[in-house]
Order: sequence, then structure tokens, then C-alpha cells
Amino acid sequence: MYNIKKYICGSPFETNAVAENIAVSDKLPCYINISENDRVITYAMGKEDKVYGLGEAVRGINKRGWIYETYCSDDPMHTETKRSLYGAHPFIIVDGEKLFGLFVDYPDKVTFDIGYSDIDTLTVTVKSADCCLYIIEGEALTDIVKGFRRLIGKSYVAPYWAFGFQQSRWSYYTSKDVQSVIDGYRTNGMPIDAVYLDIDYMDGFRDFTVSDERFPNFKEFVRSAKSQHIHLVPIIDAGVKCDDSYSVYTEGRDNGYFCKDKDGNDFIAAVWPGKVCFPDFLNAEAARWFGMKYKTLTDMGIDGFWNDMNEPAIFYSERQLDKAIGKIAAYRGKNLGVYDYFGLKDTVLGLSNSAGDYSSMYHNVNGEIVCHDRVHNLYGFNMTKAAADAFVEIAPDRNILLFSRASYIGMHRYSGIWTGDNQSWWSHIKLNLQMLPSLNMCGFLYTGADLSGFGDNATEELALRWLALGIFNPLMRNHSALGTKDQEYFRYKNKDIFGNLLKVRYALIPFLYSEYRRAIEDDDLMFRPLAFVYRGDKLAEACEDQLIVGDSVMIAPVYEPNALGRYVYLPENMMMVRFKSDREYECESMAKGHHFVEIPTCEAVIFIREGKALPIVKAAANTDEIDLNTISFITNNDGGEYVLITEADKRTIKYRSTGEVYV
Ligand code: MIG
Repeated sequence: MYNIKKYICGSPFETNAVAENIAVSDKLPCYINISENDRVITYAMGKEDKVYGLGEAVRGINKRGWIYETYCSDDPMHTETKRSLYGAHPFIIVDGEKLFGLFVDYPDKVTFDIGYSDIDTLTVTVKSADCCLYIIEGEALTDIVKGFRRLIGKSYVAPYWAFGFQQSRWSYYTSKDVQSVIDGYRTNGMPIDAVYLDIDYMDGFRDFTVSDERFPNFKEFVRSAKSQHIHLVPIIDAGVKCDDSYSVYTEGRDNGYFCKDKDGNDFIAAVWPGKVCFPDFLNAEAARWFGMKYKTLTDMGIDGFWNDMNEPAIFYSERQLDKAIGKIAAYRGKNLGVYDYFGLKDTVLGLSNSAGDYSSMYHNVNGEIVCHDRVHNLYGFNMTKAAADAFVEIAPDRNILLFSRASYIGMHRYSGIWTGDNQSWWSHIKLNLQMLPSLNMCGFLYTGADLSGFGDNATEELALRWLALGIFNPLMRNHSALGTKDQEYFRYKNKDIFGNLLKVRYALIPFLYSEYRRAIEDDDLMFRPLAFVYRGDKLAEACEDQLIVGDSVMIAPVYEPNALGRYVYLPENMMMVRFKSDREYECESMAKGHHFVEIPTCEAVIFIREGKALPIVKAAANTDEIDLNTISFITNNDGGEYVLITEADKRTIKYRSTGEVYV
């Protein structure tokens, strides 16, 4: 049970984050203070209070002890000192002396100082006093989650095939390159369902074009991939190349569909293709126009997309570049002291994603001219919504895969997200784990990190350890940056181990998909922190590196190099299962408490809770070929029933203690 109260400060911009209308209250609960013209909210935290939420953010599951800003940011260095990443998710849950959720519906920057400036104080600051506040009260953490999730609406349902393994790279340059990746997996007996097309499939980085030279007869190529059970997933960038011979540009320009500058001219900045214009996704007509452009690709058989650079990312604008060049010229011939030198450096680095550019960009929201600053966090959301809205028209009989880099609360109704440009760092395995429940709280269930890491080079050991967690990411995609070492799993020495771990994923797909759908249906988490399940168990409440998946299993991946294994905390008696491949596993009962568990890199270890069971199937080369008749259970109970949710239906499956299924 929960109750939600809504408070309005000033005149908020309608964000569409919320799907349910709620009566407005006039007084905040007495434990929350609001001051300075409604701009600053404070709460006195108890010594033991924990704070959850914030979706895509650095640091732990418990967000206490840092300062975060919800501001969609194109930043590929996800170090612990950062305050913002690509998604802006201004929702937190305070759990301690009081239990409540707080959602600050505000599309510009919100600062969450969670015991950073003052160890005991939570201070939430909005840039201007125009926001909606929602306070959700309830008895249990799950109540708060459900209350919030009902408020913001049901999460996007990804297609079943999108739970298959997906391989990406910036870039596979030609259809031959793509085919050789498919062959690499297939000939090594490694399952796979999708290969990604990064910016180089396009003709000169022009959205909705395909390079004829590198991908001749694209439609036929898509069909041929499909016949091998491979979905091709092209990228779409937010910026539209300024080019008089490119119809997407000229249509947008002639119809006034691009964001403007302060004088009403098209706002121009540079990204991949050089100078671009940014479609005004906050304008309904422009959004519809851009959304319908996806038809070019869906007509060629494409059924998945990833929307990138939609914070929006800006390399530079001519105006800022001119200023910078002016400044730099003034340094010429000077004997630069330390401050001058750093000033010079900052001038160049500060060109990208500059506040000056964002505040020179304007939207036309139903006739009202709105400065980008006021609505920054809604740009990627509306780009992605434009695509999702169009899919209903252009591909009514297909469920199209869609996920985005930038996001705001509410976008989860239309798509998933990936967590952007991480690195091949051990710490990012743990960050991948920690983001999953935080994102779930904010409605993002179809999500995942670039496995093996985007930037930097992945070693074989890191790739294997990350894969053992990756088999639980709903969006299970291996992706890497231009200039990094190839990191497709078949390129490593121990291909058989990679193949076996991929097979474990495929054995788990019906379970993972079911739990994903159940979480959507119940407005619940698919990945729970231990704190959400084992109330009152201090060790469980403080646990930052283990998760409960669905409600039956616990995962505890290794995220350190050269590890023999790791300490695992069992909050109850559990059964450990060591998977070596889909059908090869060993079980061992273990008592509540701490254990050092040896985990070789060739194993994926999971723990089944008391009284629960895990359904598995025989792995297949792709999701089309998974045979549900091969389902059996690994049980830690005396048999029972499991409701399996497939793309088409829901069925109750009965199983015995031995794990076999009967009717
Ligand atoms: O900043 O399209 O996050 O996944 O490979 C580079 C090239 C632009 C950023 C995305 C990344 C993608 C890359 N893009």
C-alpha cells in the first residue's frame, strides 16, 4: 500500500513523465523542508538512512555520500567523481527513520546532495522554482517502487529476440564485415541474435541513408541476415547533416522542423557529419516527421534501432569555436604560466556540450518559444518517443526493438536504454550491477551496459568475468569503441568457455524474459538490492555487489582481476549452482552466512533461494530456436508451479522436486 501526494511549485513545464493524474496537495509532509522560493528541499537524514534511486548514475546502490545532478550529459568517463551521465532520473527513495520516495519532475538540472556537503542532510536543489514534486509514502520499499511506477506508467516491452546475445562495434564497415562477425559466432557454435550497425553504415553520417558502396543491396542483406536468425540494428543520431542535396535536411529546414537560435535561424552545431541541425523533438509536428523517417529502414526489414547522441551531444558550434580561436590566438607568443596554460586547455575542452550552446538553442512547443535550457532533459526522451509513436503506424504488426542513450523519467514507456560509453575497467563491471536495480526503480527494465567495456581494451579475463554478469543483463550487448582492440567473443583463445557462458544465457532466456515481463506487469523490480528482500538484516541491507533476480535467484559476480573467487553473503540458506554450460552444472546446499566461494572464469555461479526453483532450457543457436519443451527446473524446493510468460502467452508449468516438468 502506498499513497502519493503531488505539489506544484511555480509553473512547471509539462514533461509527460507522469502517466496518471493526481490531485494537487497544498502542504508537503512536515519532515520535508522547502525554502528559498521553493528551490531548495532539505531533509534531515537519520544516521542509518539509506537513499536509493537516481537511475543511471555513478557510485553505489545506496546513493548516500555523494552529490548528483540529473542532467543528460555526453560524458564517456564514468569515474566516481562525475555527477551526471546520459540519463536524468530525478527520483530517490529515502529508507530509514522515515520511508518515502521523492520525484522532482523538472526537466533542467536537479542537484541531489545526499550527505555530501553535510553528512546528515539531504538537499535537493532545482535551478528555478518551477517543478512538480511527488512524495510517495508506503510501508515497504517495494510499495514505494510500485507507487512510483504506477504513477509513471508501464514500461516498454522489448521483443523476445532482444534477450538474445547481441554483438556491436564502432564500426563494422561493410556487409562483409558484418557477415564475418555472424560467421565467427556461428562457426564456433556460439549463440547470437543481433549485430549492430554503428554510424559508418550510413552515407556520410546522414540519418536514414545507407552507404550503397559498403552495404550494396541493403534490403537483401537484411533479409539474408534474418534467414540466419540475425537482426541488424542500426544507429540513429540526433543531428541531421546540413547538406542541400539531402532530403531529410531540406525537408526539415523548409518546414521549420529544426531547433532555432535566438534570431529564429536554424541552430547549427557540429557533430559527426560536420555541421548539423537538431530536429525539434519537442514540437509535435517535427517529432512526427522525424519518426516517420524510420520507415525508410523498417521497409527494408529492419526491426531494431538505437538512438544516440541525443542529450544532445554537441562537438562545437561556430560561434563558440570563433571565440575559442580568438582566445587561443591571444596566447600566441606568450610565455604561458600555469593558469594561462590551463585556461588554454579548458578553452578547447569546453567547446563540447557547452552551456553556452544549449542556452542559444530554442524549441517551438505548440507555438511557444522555449529555451533549450528549460527542457534539456526532455530532448532524447522526445526523440525516442517520436520513433516509438511512429512504429505504431509504420510497423503495426512488428514489435520493434528501441533503446536510447539520453533519457528522462517517462521515456521508459517507449523504449529501453543502454548505459553509454563505459570502459573496459573492472570497476565498471560492478557499476553495471549497481545500476540495474537503480534503473529498475525508475522504470527502465530493458537495459544493459556495453559488455567488456566500450572504451579501452578488454583482456580475456575481464571479458569472461563481465560475461558472467552480462548473461543477466536484459540488453546483453558486447560493444566497443573505434580504435580499441577487437572484442568479439570468438576472437579470444578460450572460445569454448565464452561459448559455454553464452549457452548459459540462452538456457536462462525464458526465465529472464518471464521475470522481465512480470516486473512490467507488477510495476516491480526485476533486479532487487538485497536490502529490498531481507529487511532488518544489516549485512544484506549494506550489500552493494549482489542482487536478487526475479524472486528466486541471487547473483554475486566476480569483478576483480586475478581473483580466485569472492566472498558471498547468503542472507538465508541457499543452493549454489555452478554453471559450466547450459546443461552442465553442479549444485551445493549452503548455509546462511558468509562464504568464500571459489569461482573459476569458466563458471557462472548463481544461488537459488530456499523454497524456489529456476527454470532452464536447452540452449539454442538463437532465440528462434529455443525449444520450450526442453524446460526443466533446478529446484531448491519440493516441486511447485512456475508461471512462464512468453511473448505470446502465459503458462503455468508444474515441476517435481527432481526438476522434471509434468502436466
Ligand atoms: O561519441 O556512434 O555511445 O555507443 O559507438 C561517439 C559512435 C558516438 C557514442 C555511443 C557509442 C557509439 C559512438 N557514439
